[in-house]
Amino acid sequence: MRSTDICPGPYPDPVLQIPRSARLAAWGTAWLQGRASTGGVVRAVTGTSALARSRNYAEHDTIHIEVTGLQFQWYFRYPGADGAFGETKPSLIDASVGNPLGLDATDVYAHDDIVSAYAVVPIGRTIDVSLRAQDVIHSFYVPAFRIKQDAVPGLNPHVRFTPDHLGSYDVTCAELCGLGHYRMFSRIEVVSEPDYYRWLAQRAPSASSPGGGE
Ligand SMILES: [Cu+2]
Repeated sequence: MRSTDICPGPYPDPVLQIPRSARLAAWGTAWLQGRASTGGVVRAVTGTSALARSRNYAEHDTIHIEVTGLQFQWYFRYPGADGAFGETKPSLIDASVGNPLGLDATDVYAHDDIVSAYAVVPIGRTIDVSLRAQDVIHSFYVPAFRIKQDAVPGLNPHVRFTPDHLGSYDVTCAELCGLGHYRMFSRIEVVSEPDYYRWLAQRAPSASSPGGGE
């Protein structure tokens, strides 16, 4: 599933005004295309407020982040200035040398990838999260955003959200993934767009150190 489960909360949301039949048809089209273009169609979670909303945005507005779960940590990868994620190889995975995702330094798209143990995102932009798991099943859970999606080895589900409040939000693992499950914790910092690009510039790795460390 590539839609986010986000409560509309107190905000007006045009998606909810679309007839149910039309929403189902749109969902079916998106499913067949393998794309998350129906933002907000699936809303199984109820509540009183949400700090992010799923929305339809043009692709050029979307920020792509790859999130990898492993025992017992989340890693967030940004594609860098070239806009493309570099190749990763399991044989290159070695957190002790600053390469927890196995980035292949010989790949032309890998040199500017940024890897972080926490996420920074700009307010008001659609964030597309590409989920991966390195070992067992984890579950990417951001309670304040009403987002919970399994990260499964061999699969690559996506979730999207649009943060509309500045702040720092907890990221946990909602899957009992092992003895260290309790400490599988991170955060998403929602900042202004200038602060976001400033952070990216500070984290941009040199050509000799792909990934930028933590
Ligand atoms: Cu986990």
